[in-house]
Amino acid sequence: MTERLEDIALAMVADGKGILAADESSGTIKKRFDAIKVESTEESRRDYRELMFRADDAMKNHISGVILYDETIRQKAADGTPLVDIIKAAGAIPGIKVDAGAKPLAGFPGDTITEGLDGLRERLAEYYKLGARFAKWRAVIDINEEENVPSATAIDANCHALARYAALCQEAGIVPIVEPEVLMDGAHDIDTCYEVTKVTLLQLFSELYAADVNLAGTILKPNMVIPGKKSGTKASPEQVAEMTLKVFRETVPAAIPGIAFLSGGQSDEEATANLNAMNAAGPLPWKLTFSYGRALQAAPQKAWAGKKDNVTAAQKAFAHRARMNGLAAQGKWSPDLEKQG
Ligand code: 5MM
Repeated sequence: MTERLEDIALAMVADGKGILAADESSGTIKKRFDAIKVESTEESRRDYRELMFRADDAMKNHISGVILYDETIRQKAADGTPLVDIIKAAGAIPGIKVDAGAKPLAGFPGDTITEGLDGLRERLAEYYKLGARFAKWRAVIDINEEENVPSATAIDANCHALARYAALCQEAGIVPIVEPEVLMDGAHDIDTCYEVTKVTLLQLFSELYAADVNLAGTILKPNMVIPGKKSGTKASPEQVAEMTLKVFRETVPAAIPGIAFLSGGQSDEEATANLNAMNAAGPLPWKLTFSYGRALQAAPQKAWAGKKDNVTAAQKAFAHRARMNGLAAQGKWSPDLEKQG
């Protein structure tokens, strides 16, 4: 029997749980491994991801789903067990990144368009057979005010692609995570991030309606509203919570069951503190949780450093961040809990 999209979506944002974004493409995981001086091979990528999926404390208690890359969803653990089965045995849902990456948008220097719609129906059918019950597509919206980036054309084209992707996912019995990421890298202030996020989310939901996407079977993966990294300013968790919740109240329908944030290059603790501040400011119409890549994995990667002897330490580091974020997803985190890690 096919599971209902609505039930899968609710399970993805279950109380105190969030999503592990482990869908780094080969180029991105190489960068992460370069930082810890580990060669990126099919085996080292497998070993690293296997250690996370076998970290029972983290997986069973705090992780609702894992976003995988095409290579990983087909991989077997060292003992021959498919990695997908290890994830399922921990009670988490396997998911898959299906976009083909952000490419320069012709005619609009500085803007990108995420590609990957061609052949997507067939790929989704295969991923379903491989065990995926949700998918992810990331649109990248940069901010560069001097260069008039992002253009309205880039926002429209990316939101249109997100809606076509979401409709195809639902046709295949797969919950779409729609990720319109307004990058945190620029020199812009928090008000500009708010404005660009607002325009993007309004356009996204307009496209989702036009494509007849079932919102109750959809998860939103947005950025938080924060000042750009090059602006030289920092916002407090309370300010981030206020601005981010304001933009969601203005744009995100209550029919969306959950919002699972990306971390976007924030420090581990910042990403946790900001999520916590938002949940502490509830009640809210949607569940708010995490779908972090870097903010969940930076600590285990450092602890692992490619050495078998460090596997347990890496699993503990992962379990700690997963627990901190699981608490933040309920507004129950406080800075003193970090010491327990
Ligand atoms: C884990 O990184 C994901 C894959 O990135 P590439 O396709 O560029 O290799 C990325 O899409 C990620 O899922 C989101 O951006 C959120 O990750 P962060 O690190 O921002 O939480």
